[in-house]
Amino acid sequence: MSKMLMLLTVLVLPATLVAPSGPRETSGAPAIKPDAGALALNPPLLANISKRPKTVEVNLTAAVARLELQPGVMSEVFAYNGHVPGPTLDLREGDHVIIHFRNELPEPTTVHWHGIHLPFESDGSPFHPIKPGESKDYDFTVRPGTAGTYWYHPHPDQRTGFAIGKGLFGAIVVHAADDPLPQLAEKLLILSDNRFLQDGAIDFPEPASHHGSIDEENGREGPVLFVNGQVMPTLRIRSGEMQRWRVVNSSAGRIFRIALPGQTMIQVGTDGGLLEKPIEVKEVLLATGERAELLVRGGAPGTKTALQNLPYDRYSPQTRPADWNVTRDLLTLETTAGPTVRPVAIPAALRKIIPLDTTKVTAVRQIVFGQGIINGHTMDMARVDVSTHVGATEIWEITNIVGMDHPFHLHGFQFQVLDRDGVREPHLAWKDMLNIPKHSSARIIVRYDDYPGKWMFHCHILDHEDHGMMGVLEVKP
Ligand SMILES: [Cu+2]
Repeated sequence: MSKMLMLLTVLVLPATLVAPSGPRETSGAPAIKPDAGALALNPPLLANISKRPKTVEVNLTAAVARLELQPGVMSEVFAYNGHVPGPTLDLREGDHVIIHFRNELPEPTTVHWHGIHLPFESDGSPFHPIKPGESKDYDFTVRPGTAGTYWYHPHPDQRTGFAIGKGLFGAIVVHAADDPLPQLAEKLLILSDNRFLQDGAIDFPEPASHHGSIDEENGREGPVLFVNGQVMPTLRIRSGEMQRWRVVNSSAGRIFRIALPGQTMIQVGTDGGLLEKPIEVKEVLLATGERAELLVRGGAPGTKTALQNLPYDRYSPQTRPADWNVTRDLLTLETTAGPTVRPVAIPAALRKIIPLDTTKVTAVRQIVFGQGIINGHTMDMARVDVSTHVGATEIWEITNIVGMDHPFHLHGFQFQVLDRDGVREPHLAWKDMLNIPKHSSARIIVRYDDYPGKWMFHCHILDHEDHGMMGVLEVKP
């Protein structure tokens, strides 16, 4: 495999087209000129208002807005700085990050920095709601070694699915000081779905209605699929070029299974950044909240292909949607007509990941997913479900005893997957999301390096989370 990958070829791009991958939201820092495909597709970047080195200071406001989400139709949305998706938080390892957040929504909210290792007070969990009209500064330092693709979204008590469905989600990209793939053009692909009424309003049925109960059971899905808030956008690539795609699943319930017909992709990263080695893949399954970094090649000059969402049966038979087995297109990948570009090699080794030491394990936890419950309970913020201390290393055995998938998410700490249904995980990776398919189990290993506090673990199907499929992990000093 590594020999073959050494021969993979990519385009050398001018440095100005590389790392920060979108237009700046406001003036301040010099604008980075993106190429045409990026200009059409990437969300803006949050403008850094700090003049101090290694400091990123941004203003972020959540407010009601009216936006054209579907072509030609206006919808009332909740938006970060007026955008759906919200502007991208563009960071480097070691950055001190200060987010001046203001809640102009008509309801309490929080901002959860999904996957980022940070102090409890800045996690944006339901323990720290921000009332309408109030502000909060989130403050954290990006740990070296955590370069990767993350995202931010609200996490208020019982309202996360509604708030994300209304439009509150955005990406976080953490760049490494020693990135092994610096020469590749980067594209951000934030996948989401939504459902609308005829007048353009986002469809949230009454909970007691038939549709409301289906949403509660399945997790709310919609027939309109978006990439970066756009329906079937076009992304341009040159023949012979290899692009680095950072893909985020920000949907409330939909598990994406993405593929490019006629070509394999090269997976180089997951939730917590790069893998040790590139892996050639035909498709990638992305649970809600999960991320992947993929290398994608341009085809013959002038050709088009579609990034597709393949069917994936995560459902219980009683509420499985009639159209679950339909393949859907997400975006058009258009290879431009110009000549095939000059190649460079992809390194066979991306980084070293040190496996967490199973001989240091201090506790083995059993986490059982029922339908809407964890270990027999719905969430109680006054209860601690798992109590531990800083420095402990634990194995969590997560078992799904019901007939639909439940994607597991742990706040605050990245983990490594040991095995799934007893089959050893083939590749080391840092993860904060793990889909637990129906009637299956997985074992993960986690070390609580620092940051005492109360951390959430939950199903990331947001309707399940909001109805209590969540627990509290207390990490004591
Ligand atoms: Cu669930």
